[in-house]
Amino acid sequence: MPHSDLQSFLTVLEGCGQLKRISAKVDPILEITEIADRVSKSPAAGDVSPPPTDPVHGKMGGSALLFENVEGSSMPCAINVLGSYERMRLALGCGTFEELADRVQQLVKPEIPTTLLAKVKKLPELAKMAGFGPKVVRSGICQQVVKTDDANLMDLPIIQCWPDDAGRYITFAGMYTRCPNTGTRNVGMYRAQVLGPKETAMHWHLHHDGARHHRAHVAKDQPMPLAIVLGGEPVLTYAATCPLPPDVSELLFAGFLNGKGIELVPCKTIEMDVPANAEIVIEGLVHPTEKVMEGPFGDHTGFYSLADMYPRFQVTAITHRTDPVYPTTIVGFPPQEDYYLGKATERIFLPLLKTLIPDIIDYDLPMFGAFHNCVFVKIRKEYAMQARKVMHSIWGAGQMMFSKLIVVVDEHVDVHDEQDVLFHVGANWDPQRDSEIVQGPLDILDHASPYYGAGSKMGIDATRKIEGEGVVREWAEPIAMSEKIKQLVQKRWSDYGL
Ligand SMILES: [Mn+2]
Repeated sequence: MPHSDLQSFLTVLEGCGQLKRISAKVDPILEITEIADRVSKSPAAGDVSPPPTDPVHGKMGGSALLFENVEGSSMPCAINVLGSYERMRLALGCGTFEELADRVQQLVKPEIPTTLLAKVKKLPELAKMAGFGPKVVRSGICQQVVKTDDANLMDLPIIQCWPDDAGRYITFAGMYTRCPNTGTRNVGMYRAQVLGPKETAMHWHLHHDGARHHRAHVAKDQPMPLAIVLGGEPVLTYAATCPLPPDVSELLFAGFLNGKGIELVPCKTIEMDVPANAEIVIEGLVHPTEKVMEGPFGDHTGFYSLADMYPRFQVTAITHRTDPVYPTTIVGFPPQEDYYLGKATERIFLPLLKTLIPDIIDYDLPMFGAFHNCVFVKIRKEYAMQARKVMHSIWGAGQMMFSKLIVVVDEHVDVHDEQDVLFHVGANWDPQRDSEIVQGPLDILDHASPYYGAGSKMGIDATRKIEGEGVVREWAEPIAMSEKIKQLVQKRWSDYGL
């Protein structure tokens, strides 16, 4: 079921009509983006069964693309590899995301911790016991070719995504770092802007674990070893994007998804272990104090994020397999590849979210909300102001705190159907009485917030109002046909000749 490396996964995709090879010569500057953008917004290739939770975009995502002839590089470039429900499921080796969610919950269940954080923090222990921890091995395909003095980022088919981007960006890599105090490993998916043959800017948000590790190195005035890992087991790519709490190992989570521990090899020039089955590894050091201008970059919000000062990364080696494939992705106006990564997380984390906020029956992060701008939540309402309680719980739950708009609906509403949700907003919402406006932290990519990473958020209570919620007159009943008549018409349907 699990796939051992990127190329064997591409072979599987090709076998089920989910990969297209492009032999025409293409420019890594903008041309690949325009092609991938069109494909990712087109109907999905191959046989797809859309998930009931997302019937519209469940049928989208085109195919994975393998550009075999990229100008200026001898390496092929893969894009949109995880860019559909079907490919995401194949990468994670599961029939449905819900099936995987059950596995995560079963892993966590025997323990009694009460918070989501405590539950997820149990993952490492439990996963290690089950033999999912990473194992260091002697050699790996990722080091079949080792380049140090002659290492050159320009050998890679690194793309420029959008016209106003500051340059070429590595976008689909795991950034491997370690905490200098505890030795804890972290893998995060951050972008790196190429500044020269051996130099990049390192972008991360201040709450990212990679940034935290860098601050710890800054405090010691030491350069931070960092490995940029491209390819490897496809579960690694997903794990790097997962909203795991700090110090919960992405490698362990990847091992759990993979069904066995990820094999690692020691780097050639820095103290770091990297996946043995990776395509390409860029080793180097992040300067403790020196900063460079990074950005602008066309981001997953659908807007350019602004240029700012970020640490400088100096390449010490590039290692790769004999014939590597360079994976990349683009982000921008949705849906893009990241939408499907996000949807996998939405489903896989639902049982864990429910353990923290038991009122929640289901939730949906609608595509237009670009992850943080909107959440639809369905509850079984049992007492007055319960929707408010749920809103505040969400604003207190990990990265869900960034949710700018939370809409709470009753249990009969389909949270995966925008029309159904917005119908009930229109019908059940008194703007003054049923809106909750609060202040707090926001995604730093939110360009509308008055402050950097902070501003206001709103909750809309679109549930049926009950006593204790400011209703001073009778609440209207929804229209519905009686069951008796429905059954009668059903039985007689053929008589009508319709
Ligand atoms: Mn982490």
